[in-house]
Amino acid sequence: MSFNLPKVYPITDTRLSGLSHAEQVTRLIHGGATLIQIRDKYAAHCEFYHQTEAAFQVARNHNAKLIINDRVDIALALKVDGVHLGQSDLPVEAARRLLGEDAIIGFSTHNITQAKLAATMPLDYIAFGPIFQTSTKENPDPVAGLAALREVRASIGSLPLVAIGGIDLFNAAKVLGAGADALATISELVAGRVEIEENMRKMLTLASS
Ligand code: TZP
Ligand code: MG
Repeated sequence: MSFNLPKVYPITDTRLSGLSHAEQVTRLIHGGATLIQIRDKYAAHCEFYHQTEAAFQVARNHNAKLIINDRVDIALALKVDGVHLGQSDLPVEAARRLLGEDAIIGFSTHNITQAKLAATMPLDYIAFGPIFQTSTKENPDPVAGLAALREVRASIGSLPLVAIGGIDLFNAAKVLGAGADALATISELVAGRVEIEENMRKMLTLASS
């Protein structure tokens, strides 16, 4: 269960980008992404399976890792690198049993209580947010802010911490300064379909400086 968490962790969105998951993965990888999450709340399961299969092929060809949001069954069927689970998805322990020790499993938390509990689970990283206001997620939890992120950082030991929600080029440094190991970003990276590669490169440069 050890893996290299990059500083920038992009997540795909077909509605915001107007592009298939595979095309977004291609552009993100060209911009330097090494770990990408495929997220789709609207596609039919069958459609999501096929799109993930195509995206995984691209990721494999470039030695990038692919994580699927929510869908342990698709992760299992395609043997992708891991899953990202939310509070109401399959329990982390069950996903770990199904996917095995080598799978990357991440888990979303939205407050300090959830984050502390998550730190006891068989996880590879904890995601925390929304740090700032976001219009990408439907019915998001309340904005948690940087102070809460600092508190989570101090409470979860050395477990990798991914911050999410409203992160952009302007606030990224503050989020890393508050203790996040990685920035998970959707709209700032994929919303402008022609600039995905450039957005990714800019965010990575900023996060690595
Ligand atoms: N979970 C918490 S906020 C969020 C998710 C999936 C959406 C993040 O999207 P954006 O566009 O980076 O704010
Ligand atoms: Mg979920």
